Amino acid sequence: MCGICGCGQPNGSVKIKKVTANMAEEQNHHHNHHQENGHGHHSHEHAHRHGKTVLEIEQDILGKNKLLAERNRGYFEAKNIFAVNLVSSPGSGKTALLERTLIDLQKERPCFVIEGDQQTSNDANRIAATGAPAVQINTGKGCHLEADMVNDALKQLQPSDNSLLFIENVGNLVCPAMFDLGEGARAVIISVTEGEDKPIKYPDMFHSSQVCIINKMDLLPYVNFDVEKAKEYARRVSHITEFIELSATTGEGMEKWYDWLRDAAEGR
Ligand SMILES: Nc1nc2c(ncn2[C@@H]2O[C@H](COP(=O)(O)OP(=O)(O)OP(=O)(O)O)[C@@H](O)[C@H]2O)c(=O)[nH]1
Ligand SMILES: [Mg+2]
Repeated sequence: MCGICGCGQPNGSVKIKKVTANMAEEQNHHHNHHQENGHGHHSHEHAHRHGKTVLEIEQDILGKNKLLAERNRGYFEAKNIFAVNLVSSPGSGKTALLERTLIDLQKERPCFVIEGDQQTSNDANRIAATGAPAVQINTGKGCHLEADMVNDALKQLQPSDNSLLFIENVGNLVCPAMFDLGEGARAVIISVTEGEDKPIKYPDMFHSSQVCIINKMDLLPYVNFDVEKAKEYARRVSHITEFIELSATTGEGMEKWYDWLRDAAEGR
């Protein structure tokens, strides 16, 4: 797990805030010079102080997370909300994909967004500009979202029945794989600028996802990226059968993603 980066600590530094379109504008005129300074200890120090091994602490954290994830899942089921957890390395285009998706799908059904980043409300501001209600979670030192953060965010967001909920995880292909958020599906995004070997380098993330989006297809002519090879690598480490090639910038291929979302939301 990610004991080294400190994200196994109690979530004292996590901040959750609702972002509206007005705030988005205001923030754009504001530069935030304050980098948060964590005071946490590495979790192995933590472990020794409490007489527990790192492994025991990891099991505690993941076990507790799993319970809270099931609570979220029950909430989604009761309200018929289809929740998608978007995971990728930083910059693969999660927010860009969401911006276009929200513009196109909000007419069909209500959409809500939970944004996860270590710092800033940049992504929630981008989302709020589309008119979709958005809540930003800042994880501080944490490198992934956890089920209790999503639970807290849901209380602020109050997504309506029969809606789509998009959860943009922290850009990271490692730790978010281990944390169930109670989502109905996990979508892993790779972009053609990252190299086709990501699935075999970060197999857990692909193993735990149901659909794989290959983004930035508009850049394919300019980069060395073998799409078929990327899919073959992903199949090697996962059960993913659905690959969606698209460009969040040009909009090419987005219909297939929308069809997938519609089917998945209907449980097909
Ligand atoms: N050419 C091209 N650029 C894209 C595409 N999708 C996203 N980008 C660009 O890639 C950069 C990163 O996109 P984001 O949407 O911020 O990526 P992200 O995954 O949300 O990044 P983090 O939230 O930081 O993890 C931006 O400059 C986007 O404009 C695409 O399909 N084609
Ligand atoms: Mg983003």
